[in-house]
Amino acid sequence: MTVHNIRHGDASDGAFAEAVGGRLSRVDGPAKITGAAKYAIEQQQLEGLAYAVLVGSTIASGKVLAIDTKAAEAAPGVLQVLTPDTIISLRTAADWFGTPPPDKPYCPLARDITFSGQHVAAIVAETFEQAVAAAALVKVSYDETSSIVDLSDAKAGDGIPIDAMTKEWGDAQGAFASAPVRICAAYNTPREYQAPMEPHGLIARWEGDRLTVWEPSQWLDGMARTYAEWFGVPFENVRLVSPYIGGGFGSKALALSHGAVAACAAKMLSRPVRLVMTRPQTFTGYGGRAATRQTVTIGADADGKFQSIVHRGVNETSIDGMWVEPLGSVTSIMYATPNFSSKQNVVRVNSVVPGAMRAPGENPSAFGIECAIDELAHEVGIDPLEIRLRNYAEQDPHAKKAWSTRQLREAFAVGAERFGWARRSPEPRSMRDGKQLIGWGVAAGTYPVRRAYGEAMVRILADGTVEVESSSIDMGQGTYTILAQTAAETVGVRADDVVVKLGDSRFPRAGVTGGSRLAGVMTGAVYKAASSALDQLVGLAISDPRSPFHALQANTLVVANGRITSPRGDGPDVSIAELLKSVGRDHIEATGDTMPENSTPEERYKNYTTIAMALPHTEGDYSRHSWCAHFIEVRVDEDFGTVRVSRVVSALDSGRLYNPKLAESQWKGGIIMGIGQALLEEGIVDRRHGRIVNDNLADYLVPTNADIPDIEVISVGIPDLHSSVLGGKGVGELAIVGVAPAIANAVFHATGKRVRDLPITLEKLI
Ligand code: MCN
Ligand code: MOS
Repeated sequence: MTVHNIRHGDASDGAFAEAVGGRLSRVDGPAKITGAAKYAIEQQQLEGLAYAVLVGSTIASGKVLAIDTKAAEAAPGVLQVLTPDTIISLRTAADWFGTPPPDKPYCPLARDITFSGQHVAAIVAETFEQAVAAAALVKVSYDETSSIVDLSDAKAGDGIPIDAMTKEWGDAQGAFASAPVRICAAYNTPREYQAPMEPHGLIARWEGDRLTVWEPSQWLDGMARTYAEWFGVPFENVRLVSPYIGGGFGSKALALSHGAVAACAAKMLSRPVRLVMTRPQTFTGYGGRAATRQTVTIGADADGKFQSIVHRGVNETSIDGMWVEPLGSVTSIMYATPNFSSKQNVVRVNSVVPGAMRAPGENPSAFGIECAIDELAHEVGIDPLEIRLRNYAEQDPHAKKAWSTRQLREAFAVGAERFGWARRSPEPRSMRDGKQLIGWGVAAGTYPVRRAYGEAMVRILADGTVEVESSSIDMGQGTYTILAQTAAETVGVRADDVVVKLGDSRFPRAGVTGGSRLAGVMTGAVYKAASSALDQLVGLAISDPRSPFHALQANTLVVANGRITSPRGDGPDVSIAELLKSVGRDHIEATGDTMPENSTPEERYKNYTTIAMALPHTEGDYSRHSWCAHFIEVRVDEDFGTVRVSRVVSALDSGRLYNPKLAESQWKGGIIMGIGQALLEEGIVDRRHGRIVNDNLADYLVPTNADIPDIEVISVGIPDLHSSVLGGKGVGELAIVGVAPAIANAVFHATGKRVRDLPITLEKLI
């Protein structure tokens, strides 16, 4: 028997707010606002807690010759000074994909320096202040060698080709050579940083060979695996706890070297150790978005129809790590073209290995192609919206598969209508308000639907309330809320009566919260678990001789608002609590997962602790993506060259929304981050020693309220059951994609000046 309580329609406010699709407010909101929500490093009640502080290298390249720790050792409260010579040896852990690591020791403190800020030593003391004071007494001497501080240092031809990124069809070079209209331009994006409010940090505690780590985490099971592999203990011996996270944006998915240092210190001292990065250390503890350079070449006919795209991209990576920021990801799918070639290189620079930052790949990729198509529109004298429609891709041009759903035409139409695009005067510099030049720009964005498997536990308690458990996380996206809605609707209770527990690796497992996949994965898993809990409940109510429904001989029952009735309403009407009492049960529990049936324990482990089993977005017959169109107005001061974004209308297709209020908030967050990227954000490197100069939130500029106008977001999605169990596509990263090019295009329309280098600062407009 399977009972279905879930609707696939759309719900909004009022009575439907608690169901999937309703605008329920964040269930974790009150705990956060009142301070009741405890973040990882707030577990201060731990007895014997010691404090660790990191010492970072002051050169970008060279060797540590000696570390003089005498003064630090003698400083008050110091318990331990860790250097590469004194720290215990670890094993190398596998990567994201679970690739077996080389059998060599791993030391989280460096002797060979490949970037500025690399951890070289750590102090552990009785108090944080004592550790900070002692860390300042550590003297490190270096043999400094010359470094490649960023992409501008790299010589042409320095790049390493990443053949797996090559995408080609037709004869792109030939078609370009014979195209009547040709444009070719180079676009650059700088190093950018996630800059979450909560810095990286953790508390590590050993009890025998069992390790507990309180650490903000986008991936408890993956990080637990890494810790287990480092220390050579069974996976089950490591527990990660991360109930709340003050933002991650990609930077908190992996266990990092500072975590290893803290866990080593805790083991060596047999005391719990807390280590929190300073804000500057967060700029080198994990890499931000890699700087990129790309050349986009478009050959078109006189009507602006593409004949060829030739695309070359390069991103920076570190000296001994590898990060590829796939620049061809949007270029290869956004528009139809008969001939295409995209290739990518990486260049090694003396930086921490760059990492995932909201829409890695798609974000800079869209900056290239969405500016280039605007340049082509200007060249051929066609409206920038019209040229996008002329080149609309009716299927995935690269995978040659049908789109699962693509409401991009609708996004263009609805966005243009709400923005008033038809009133745009085509000539650059032709719209103004006094000294303010007004520019209107458009750009599209997309993000693939990444799919994976998840599991969850749903428990119906004696009092009729429902508990959900999952090792997945909520870093602000709304996981607590949408899973409460899913369990509430599926079981048939009010969302108020559901308690969702996340962020503990003891709970049923979940893969990484990255690539905007968690909502689709976990609503599916909770739906499964809750359905089977409901089946058990109804089964008991029908068949248990003690149940008030037993005599009814019904074959199904209705559960709604926490009460059980018969479909015809002719039987008893009892609460879930009363039913459980009458049949003598104190709870019902069900675990559900979306893994293929008969999956082995090894496959399950691999699925949750690596990304090896994630499903490609082009698996089977369809190509699955979210889509959006941004319409943006900027005002550029004619005298000063200052750019302000004054209006944003974005129409977005993320399929069915599990909670429109939260999805809108995610989209707006992405757009705001995109405004920061377009106008403010840039990691500036000191060319002498490779230090990030603006490694703090006073100098690394992110937008504040005063920088942000009214933002209107409109959902144009329709349920997409090829993408997820409940029909949603990804939300979290989509909206940042395309914002920067829409702003660059608007700035061109306002000023006639094309800025191809982010951020668009006033000196570039002169
Ligand atoms: N949602 C929805 N309908 C859908 C899909 C999602 O209503 N069809 C809503 C839900 O509220 C859900 C949220 O959007 O909780 C995000 O869902 P999803 O797109 O699946 O993304 P994830 O849950 O996997 O979150 C990760 C994603 C990524 S990869 C980055 S980077 C990012 C982002 O989310 N970092 C964030 N959003 C962030 N938001 C905050 N506040 N902080 C971060 O660090
Ligand atoms: Mo998001 S950058 O995939 O964590």
